Amino acid sequence: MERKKVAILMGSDSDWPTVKGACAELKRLGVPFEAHILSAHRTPAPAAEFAKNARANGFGAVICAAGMAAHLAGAIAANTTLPVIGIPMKGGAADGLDALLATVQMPSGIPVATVALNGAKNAAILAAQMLAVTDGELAAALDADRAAMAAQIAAREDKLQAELAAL
Ligand code: RP5
Repeated sequence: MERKKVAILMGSDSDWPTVKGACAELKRLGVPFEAHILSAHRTPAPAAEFAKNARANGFGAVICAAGMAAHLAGAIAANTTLPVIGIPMKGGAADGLDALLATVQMPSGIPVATVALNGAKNAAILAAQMLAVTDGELAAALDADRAAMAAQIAAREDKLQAELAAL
């Protein structure tokens, strides 16, 4: 079974330094992806067109990063029933509170799964988890990551206990 692609859309190239983290994570996990600059307000027609064709074009999930009014994720979600993950970008009013609310507060009926401000890595992992619902190999890779994380925490705990004992 061919693995579905993840689309990573950003409202501006100014989002790229953060969005790059999502691309790196998907690459590490072996998930194919495309990244594009598409804006809900500067390029509304191409953005809607991309969303409408995304499923037919082999995508299984869409990640949208946008700052300020941050309606990219909602605008994309309005045009596809693929799962859409929003990354609200820091900056703007109260360093991203505007984008956070614009992304997370979707009206009922059109969901956007919202990660933390600048949460590019989690957006990538969540997209991979979505694809892993029907992809056992990817699920195994995600399980291995969880095991590695747990081992890392266990090692830190051992170090902490050793330092406590030496006080
Ligand atoms: C949003 O406006 C973009 O996603 C970006 O986060 C923000 C600012 O865009 P630029 O003015 O830097 O292009 O649409």
